Amino acid sequence: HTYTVAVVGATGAVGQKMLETLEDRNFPVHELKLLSSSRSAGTKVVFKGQTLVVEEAKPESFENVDIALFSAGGSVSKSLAPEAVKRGALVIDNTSAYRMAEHVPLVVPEVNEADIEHHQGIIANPNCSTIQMVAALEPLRNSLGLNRVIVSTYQAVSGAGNEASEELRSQSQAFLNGEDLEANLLPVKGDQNHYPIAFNALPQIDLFQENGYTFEEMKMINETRKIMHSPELAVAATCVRLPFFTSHAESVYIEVEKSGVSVDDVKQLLTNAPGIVLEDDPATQAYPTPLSAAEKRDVFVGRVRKDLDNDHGFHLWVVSDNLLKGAAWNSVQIAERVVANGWL
Ligand code: 11C
Repeated sequence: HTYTVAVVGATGAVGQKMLETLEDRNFPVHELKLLSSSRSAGTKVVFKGQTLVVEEAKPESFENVDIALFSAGGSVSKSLAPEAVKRGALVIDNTSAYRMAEHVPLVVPEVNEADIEHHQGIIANPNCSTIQMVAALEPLRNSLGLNRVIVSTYQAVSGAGNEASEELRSQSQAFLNGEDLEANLLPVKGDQNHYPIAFNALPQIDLFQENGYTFEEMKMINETRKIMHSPELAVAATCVRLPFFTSHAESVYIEVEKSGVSVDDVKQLLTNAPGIVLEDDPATQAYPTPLSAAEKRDVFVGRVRKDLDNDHGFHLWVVSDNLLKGAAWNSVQIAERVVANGWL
């Protein structure tokens, strides 16, 4: 069986990776429809050696589409995802538009694949920094129980799109030329002030919420609880943007329920977990970095340590390509699970 697949936001940072991933995974595509805003319509894109022209996304674009992968911003998903569903398409939405909606499964296949079955036309793909963290924590939660998570992130600029990557590139050049840095986009397009990202660190990703946390931090908190089916789980997050292009890194502190757990127990669970690669050996300086994880689909974990004061506490370093497992690969993986299980 082959499928008509639409990619909405085909020219964006994630959309480009969706096409690469569909091709790399040899997803059974019968016809591919590339859609975008009117601004990017007309752009030519190559898929499996064929040149395709990107069309403006309209409600009618979804006639005869089986699977629609959305990654063109929340407002596009809000207006067009229901139109796609109305026309019989299954939507896998990579924006935050529907993630917390009660009847929308929010899925990381390694954690809660079974939730997919109950979809009503839309399946949400979580935020990139959430995905890699829950993928690493699930095998530990499953065997050891989990009471608390405190995470600090080190996030790549590509999470804020191609424009943000461009801003890092031009500011870096200006800095090295001894010129003034021009900041027009980061930390977030919609806020009043913009600060340079080159040779800097910005402790703001997305807009501030009333409680003083940013939206990115609240996504990590709320989405983690939903994906893990743990509404009571204690989660705190601090999200920081750093000047590199690809992969998010995270320092994660957890407290497990079980007593007397060793570092080797934790490492063994991670070694056996799907989608996780343990890279952890202080003797040979083995640990993942944003550069080493880039362009790979796995979630890499290193620096596993037991807390020195709390018998239940462990520290981990979790790194993954934010555009792959954090976005395009997780979406295509959901599509693969849908097809394999007959959940279309
Ligand atoms: C970032 N995590 O790195 C964000 C991008 O909710 O899908 C992903 C936004 C989202 O800026």
